[in-house]
Amino acid sequence: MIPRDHPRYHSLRTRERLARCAKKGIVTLEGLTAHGRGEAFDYLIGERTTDSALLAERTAAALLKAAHHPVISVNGNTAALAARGIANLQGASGALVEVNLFHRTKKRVELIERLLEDAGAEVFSGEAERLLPLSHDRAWCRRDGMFSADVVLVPLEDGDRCEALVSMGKTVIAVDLNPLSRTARTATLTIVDEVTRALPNIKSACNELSKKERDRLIDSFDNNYLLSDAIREMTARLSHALD
Ligand code: PTJ
Repeated sequence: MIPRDHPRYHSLRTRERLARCAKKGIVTLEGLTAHGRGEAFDYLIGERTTDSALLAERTAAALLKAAHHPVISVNGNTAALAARGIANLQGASGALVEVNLFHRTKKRVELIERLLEDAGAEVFSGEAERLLPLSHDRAWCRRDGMFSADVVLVPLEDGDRCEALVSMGKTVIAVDLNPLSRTARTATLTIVDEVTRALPNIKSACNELSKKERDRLIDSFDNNYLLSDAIREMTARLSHALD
């Protein structure tokens, strides 16, 4: 039992939740280590949404709203951390929600789909085929889902699939706390923020943005600036720690 007044209460509760989901088979053991890497970068960025991350989140909302066929790709970690956030964003953006896993088993797909549905999401779960240009199991997706999408939101993605989706001409929006990762560097738009903070911000922006503001954000975003600013924020915090 974690006492509410523990200074790391939120972080410890999140770990507890992920460990519970790992025991059920929703999250993999590898997913737990991926979370640890995310935590480290979140510590560096001050466990808050920076101004540039908020700008990226508003731009993500603009891209999703302007898309013809937007898809939100969900893996085990994202479902465990943010199933409700995914359902709410689906409601605001009209995107399809599709499960796509690195460590893919039929049982895991079903468990994650059920978790998302229990949180209120409508999951696109037709017949999957090996359609993406990848040698591992992230190649599996649905022809009318991710394969035909023009805009794909990929929280906590691996670099290979991000590259494959970009090579297929899709607009790829990544959520990744590591601004140095291959995913962060390959995506069309990178949100350097924690996924449970990012999703509600994207959702709110979906509801708020006027068409004019949407077009302005899409025309003016610069992913190099967003990544450099995240690194500047982290470096500034490290420099302060030395003072
Ligand atoms: O459920 P599966 O089988 O599809 O597997 C999912 C994982 C996460 C294991 C898989 O996609 C993976 O190995 O991912 P990577 O390559 O480790 O990349 C995950 C990235 O997400 C890393 O750069 C982390 O820093 C980042 N990250 C981890 N937790 C969070 C995060 N970014 C935002 N919010 C988080 N909570």
